[in-house]
Amino acid sequence: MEKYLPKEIENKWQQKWKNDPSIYAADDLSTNEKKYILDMFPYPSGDGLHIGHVESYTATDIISRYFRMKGFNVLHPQGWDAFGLPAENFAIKTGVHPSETTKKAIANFTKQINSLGFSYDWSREINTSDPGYYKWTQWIFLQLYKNGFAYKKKAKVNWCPSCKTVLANEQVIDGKCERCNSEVIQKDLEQWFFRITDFIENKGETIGLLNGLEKVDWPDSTKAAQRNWIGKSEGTQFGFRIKDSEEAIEVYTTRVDTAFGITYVVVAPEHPVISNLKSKISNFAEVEKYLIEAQNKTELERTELQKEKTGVRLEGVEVINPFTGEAVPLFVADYVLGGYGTGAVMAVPAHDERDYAFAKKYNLAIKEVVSGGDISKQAFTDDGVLINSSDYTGLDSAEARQKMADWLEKENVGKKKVNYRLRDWLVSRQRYWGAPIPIIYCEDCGAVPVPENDLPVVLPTDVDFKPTGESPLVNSKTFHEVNCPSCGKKAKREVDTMDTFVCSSWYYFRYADPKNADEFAASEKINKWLPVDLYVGGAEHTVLHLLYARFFTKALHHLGYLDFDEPFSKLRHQGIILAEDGNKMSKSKGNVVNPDTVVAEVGADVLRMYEMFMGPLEDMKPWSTQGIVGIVRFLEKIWKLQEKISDGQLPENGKNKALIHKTIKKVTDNIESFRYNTAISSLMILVNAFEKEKEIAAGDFEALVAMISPFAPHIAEELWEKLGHQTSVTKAEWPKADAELMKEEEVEMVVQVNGKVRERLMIAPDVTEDEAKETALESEKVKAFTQGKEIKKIIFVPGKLINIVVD
Ligand code: ANZ
Ligand code: ZN
Repeated sequence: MEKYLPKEIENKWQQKWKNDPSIYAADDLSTNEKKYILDMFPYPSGDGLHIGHVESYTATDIISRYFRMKGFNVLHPQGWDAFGLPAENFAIKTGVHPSETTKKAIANFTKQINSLGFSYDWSREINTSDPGYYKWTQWIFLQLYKNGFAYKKKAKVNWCPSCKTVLANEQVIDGKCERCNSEVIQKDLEQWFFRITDFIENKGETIGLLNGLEKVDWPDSTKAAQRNWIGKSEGTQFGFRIKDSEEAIEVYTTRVDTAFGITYVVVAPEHPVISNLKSKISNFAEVEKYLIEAQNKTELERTELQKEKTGVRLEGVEVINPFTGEAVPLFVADYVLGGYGTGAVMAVPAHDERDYAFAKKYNLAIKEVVSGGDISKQAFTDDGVLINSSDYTGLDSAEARQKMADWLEKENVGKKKVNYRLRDWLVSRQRYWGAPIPIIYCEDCGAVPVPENDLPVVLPTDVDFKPTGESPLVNSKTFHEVNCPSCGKKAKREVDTMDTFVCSSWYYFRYADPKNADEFAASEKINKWLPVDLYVGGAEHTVLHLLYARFFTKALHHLGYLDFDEPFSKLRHQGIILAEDGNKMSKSKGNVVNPDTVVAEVGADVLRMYEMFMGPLEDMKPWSTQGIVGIVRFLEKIWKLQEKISDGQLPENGKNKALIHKTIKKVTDNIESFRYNTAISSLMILVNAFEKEKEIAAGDFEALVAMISPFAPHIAEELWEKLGHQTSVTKAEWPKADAELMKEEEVEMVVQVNGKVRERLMIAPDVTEDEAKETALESEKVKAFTQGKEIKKIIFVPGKLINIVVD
């Protein structure tokens, strides 16, 4: 028999699949039940596909192939998240246009993906940098704008000095730029925002970003991360009247129960009350100096618990605690943020850590009002029973919060209030390689949307890439020769481009109708294919992409374009694959495993199967060369089994029937529940059993080949063909497990005691002597002759007889 030669087999089948693209095509017209299986589309970087892509793409490929064999109409597309900074940065260095770089990278990715045998419907390929695509990114921007969900405002925004662009809050990780790790600073700039905060709670018929999490099958950790990012906080807002003035300062607190412990109030440096009170503040020069210092700090520097708290008292100003009527000092301190709550807090050093640190430093009173801690040592921040709190003394914290908020409401000085950490999404970028924002500025008419007929606003090519802090589009001549769509006067285009996360917030709709020139996708097609049944990608997208995509879905649902309001019914993350040394793979460490090398050495089927066998998909796991060798052997064993295929004379209920059906059941269940590693283990057990046989029934071998085909499609196709099939194994039916056949066949065992037949028992044909002895001795009939006697000897004829010899 010829050897297993993966290279040849894989080339042959990849060619065949390419020549017959219909084989993996999703059918818009079929009435079969649909499954939409989606990968997070890659950014086509110059580095090419990495081993982590292979992991998640194999996982979705397996389930796509499995569902096709089960008769589902499967949509499994792939495309390119093609805009973005790396191509632009490369252009800055080399002068090569980002479109060139991107084109090359896509060609390379495509080649790599095809070399792995993934069953994508390439007729639906999309590319976010293609004007035919970003026309619709711009169109969606306009719908959001026209409906008040996109707006421009001057605000303090995150600015990366190295990328020379603004960043969304989600792109600032621990105070640093998500891309380049530079310290992010704050700048006052006029920028475009999307009103994502409008969709936190339900909006009309549209389920909100918080409640929607209840109805999707996502990892709990991802749901928790989204909830956390949204940061819903239920508290109380109320006013402190400024002494000798009509003005009041509103504070927001989640601990109104501690109000009798307030010993001062703090406003953020950004708070407008500071300049309003200028004439009253006797140390205004000192205050002003502090405000300037605070301006240059990052939000992280300001709020970190460990960082020393700083602040300045506003001398000459006092505010009145409405609960006690007591006047307390007012401070400005940068640990209070201008952008959260009301930008002012009531300070309770006894029960808040930051206030405690601040009070210690500035020698302010610490007044205990909740019992249970030792405030001479540290703040007691838990709930407890109130003390020193007038009528509220003796209540527990929760009850006190309720009663005290009611009182504020009755007195008309405050109310219960919900706050969120989530801010509107800043979407404009001062960069080149992105979708232009379709707005025109006219001296007379202001910001005018580009008429939909004029879309796309094509990205000009006559630009200088050097980042200057202004969008490179500023320097394009062709881009600006534009008239106001509304009055016809000479006008200027918006020069900022959109955050690439805008492009990736809706791409999964486009796959439903990728070539549509009149709509972002026809509604009957979107509503046929979506929501996505299974979405697989890295856990690093738990907030950014996944939150933005949900927002887009909700906004478009609200505007009547979609029937559904959650885009991804089920979500799973692949775990990180570490290098063989247990470290993260990194170029600098030189421990990166390149999929191309592995495919060249052992073939795509081995790489696919190995990555699925490494462990549970979502686990972090190290690469192992030894593990690869095991899978090579496994596929070689399967290949060799061909020699044992009988000419069909084997009895219908051959020896392995029960094992085969049990395996079918296990593999089926495991694929559906995403436990590919255990599915492969079951297949290995079956293969080992087959190996021990002289002959295997052709039907039994077929079942095996069908089951391995989602994991190792090339070898499966080859074996399937050798079994005499004219059509692809893709078109084969998934084997069905027969519950009857799963039962082990039983045979009769004669039980003798001292040579006389005393019992006949049904047992599995392959029971061991010990098992047979145990079963026999448990029988009442046998016991009657063996009880109290010593067993001298046992004679065992497997599958037939056991003779127990006693005194
Ligand atoms: C008084 C108090 C007493 C507080 C106490 C806590 C414990 P979350 O849950 O995140 O909403 N806070 C309010 N606005 C702030 C701002 N702009 N910058 C910094 N801190 C601010 O947190 C709400 C709590 O964070 C509020 O409750 C307030 O401190 C603080 F024993 O008010 B608390
Ligand atoms: Zn105009």
